[in-house]
Amino acid sequence: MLSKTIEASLNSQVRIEAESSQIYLAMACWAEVKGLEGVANFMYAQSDEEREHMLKLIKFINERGGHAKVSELKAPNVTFGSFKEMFEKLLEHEIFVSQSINELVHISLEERDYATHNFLQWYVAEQIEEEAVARNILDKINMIGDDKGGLYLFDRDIQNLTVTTTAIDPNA
Ligand code: OFO
Repeated sequence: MLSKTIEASLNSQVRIEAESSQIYLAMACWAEVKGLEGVANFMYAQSDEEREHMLKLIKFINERGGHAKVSELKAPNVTFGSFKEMFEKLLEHEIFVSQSINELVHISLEERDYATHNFLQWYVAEQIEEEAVARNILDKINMIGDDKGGLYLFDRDIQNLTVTTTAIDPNA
């Protein structure tokens, strides 16, 4: 059974994952409109992945006697100054999510909820991976600079990065 504190904290993470999904969906749309299909596909997959993260939390809350709350979400940015800026925002956001997961882990220990602590380890590992992917992409963008040919190749190659973003079973 979840304590009220843990339930509320997990529910605020549900909201963060749902907002992440919307943020990346908006990025996908912007990239698609700008004609970078590879980047758009990558962001659509990221958006789906965030929804899976949200669902995994929802199932956990409900299965442990809590009630997962589906709430109103903050509207995301829908335009960006450049692709570099967009990926900088992505990394910034992932760092924010990692901090939020860390805080949750901290609360689970304070509450001596070892089942939730164990459950959260999956998110800890996932955040390491997501931050690494975002940094990797930014390194590539910095190398490309303003080179249009480089951007074309980047758009093609980013598709390979989606390998890690295949759907996660929310029941796993
Ligand atoms: Fe949910 O992993 Fe990114 O934010």
